[in-house]
Amino acid sequence: MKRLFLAIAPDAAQLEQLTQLQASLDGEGRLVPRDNLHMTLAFLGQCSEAQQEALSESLARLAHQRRLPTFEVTLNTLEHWVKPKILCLKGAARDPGLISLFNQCQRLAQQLGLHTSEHSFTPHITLMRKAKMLPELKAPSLSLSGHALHLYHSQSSEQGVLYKVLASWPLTAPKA
Ligand code: 2AM
Repeated sequence: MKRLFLAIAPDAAQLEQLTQLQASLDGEGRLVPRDNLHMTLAFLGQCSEAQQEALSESLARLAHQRRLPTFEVTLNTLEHWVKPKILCLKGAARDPGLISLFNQCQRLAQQLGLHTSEHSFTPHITLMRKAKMLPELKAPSLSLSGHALHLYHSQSSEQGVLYKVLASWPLTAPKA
């Protein structure tokens, strides 16, 4: 069994903005390492080999049919989420492409009997874990564009948790 999730990766320029923002966060907590920064679309939990294969086949088919849309989202609000104890940069899902992609990921998870989100979708990138408070600081505005969907394996290692990309599928611009 592997702990898997579907997510979008920031590009190099966005990672730079995110690490600069992280550097200005003070207070207690653990910064998410640069290589682990991502925007989750579906946390799937523990998956069998068969579930992973079925998921990959479905996503490959959807990608081939050009049904996984590209999207834009602006993340511009810094928030402290008390229950999961995280600090994140969040935005709102307004782009129909992003909403469709989220819904498709959740639907696949449900069809395969995997974990599905118990909350409505708030696009966000977690910057700090074990966070106790919200620093007083103006958040930058980060424009994220999604061009690929990645399947990540969350692995525990001696250096902490490591997110490894197992597979990626291209997103397709909607026809004008
Ligand atoms: P996050 O998206 O708020 O940072 C891998 O664990 C990713 O899946 C994390 O980024 C995590 O939170 C997200 N995730 C969503 N729901 C989760 C859950 N119930 N348990 C663990 N991680 C979850």
